[in-house]
Amino acid sequence: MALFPHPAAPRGKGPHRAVPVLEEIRLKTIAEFKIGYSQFLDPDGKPVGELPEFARDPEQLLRMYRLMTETRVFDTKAINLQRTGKLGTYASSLGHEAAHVGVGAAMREEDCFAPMYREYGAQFWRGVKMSEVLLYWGGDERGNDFSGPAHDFAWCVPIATQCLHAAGAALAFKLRGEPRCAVSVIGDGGTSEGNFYEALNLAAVRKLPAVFVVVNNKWAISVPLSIQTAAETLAQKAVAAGMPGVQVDGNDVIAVRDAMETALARARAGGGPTLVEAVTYRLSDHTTADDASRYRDPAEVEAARGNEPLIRLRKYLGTIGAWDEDQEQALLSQCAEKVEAAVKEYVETPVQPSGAMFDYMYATLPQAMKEQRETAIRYGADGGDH
Ligand SMILES: Cc1ncc(C[n+]2csc(CCOP(=O)(O)OP(=O)(O)O)c2C)c(N)n1
Ligand SMILES: [Mg+2]
Repeated sequence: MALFPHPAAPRGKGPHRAVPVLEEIRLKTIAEFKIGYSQFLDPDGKPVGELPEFARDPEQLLRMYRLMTETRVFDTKAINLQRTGKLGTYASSLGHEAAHVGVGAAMREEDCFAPMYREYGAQFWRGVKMSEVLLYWGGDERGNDFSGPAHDFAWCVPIATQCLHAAGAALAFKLRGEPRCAVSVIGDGGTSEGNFYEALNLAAVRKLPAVFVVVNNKWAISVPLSIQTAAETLAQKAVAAGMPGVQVDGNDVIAVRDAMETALARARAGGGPTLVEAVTYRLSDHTTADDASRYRDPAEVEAARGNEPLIRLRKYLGTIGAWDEDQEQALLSQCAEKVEAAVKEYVETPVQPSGAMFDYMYATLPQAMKEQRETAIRYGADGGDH
């Protein structure tokens, strides 16, 4: 039997029976949804409308621009370190700087961040040290023990689980009556995971103080967005959970920060969670273990390069007389110095003892692992360099 029989449809059986399509059925509309899109600076750095209040203060914009540049200089160095054998693997944030810094800039220190694995811009804003990022990707657990926001979650490679961690933290904040919010970041690919939907559902039904950021960089390793989902936007995935979803230009740091500030204010006031989709582009390989030239059209990457986030903010700052070429050169050399100092700190950190890989998972180590730990210590390369 057809699920929605059309009153006028023939009732015949067999392969030639007319199959009603949904549009033919007399249904009344019981709910309607719209997804909004926000952008303040176009790719040429021209304002497309009135800027939000924080963006009328050049100091605020400069602070974000400096950190976006710093993150990029760090990124280039980290890739070189991996290429020369000083890091195990590294996930580049090239092109994501506005999405990440915009998230960090909107959060308060006491909020809790649940990242995936490439949100350095947000983490640097929150006080994570560059040397800690290097330690992590160099295989040293101590990189996860942030000297800055110790209450933030560690990097999270199991895709989408960080959304559940954020929902859990938000539930704790709500139960304790603390005016704090939890923010998680996930990629476009991650939104196909069950854990993502489960976290959204819980957060919405319990009205939790959480913001779910989707950084849509158009690729999930070699899987393009076009075969990841049939949905027109990723923001609309919020609708099924019963929370607002908004899409922003993820290469426009003003748009990202503005949407995040609105979502966080709503969450803090008890209004519940929001999903913010930041549309950007992954300009680099997925990680240093990947070679995107095997599956991506170079013309697509080239086109995206012209749309990257630093250009437009630099142009805008130049237009309002807040930035010039001398300042740019001075900033680049300051960033290089800062990154070199972080690299020095990293390479000079004594390697952790070989047994450390067993030390942080169990309260009481199972017997089999005790034996492995002893073997690791006996044959380990303690005292070697990175
Ligand atoms: C549960 C789980 N499944 C698969 C993987 C392997 N994996 C690592 S990154 C990735 C793609 C993620 O793409 P996306 O969510 O778009 O984030 P992006 O890396 O593009 O920022 C996959 C499938 C994993 N880490 N965890
Ligand atoms: Mg992606």
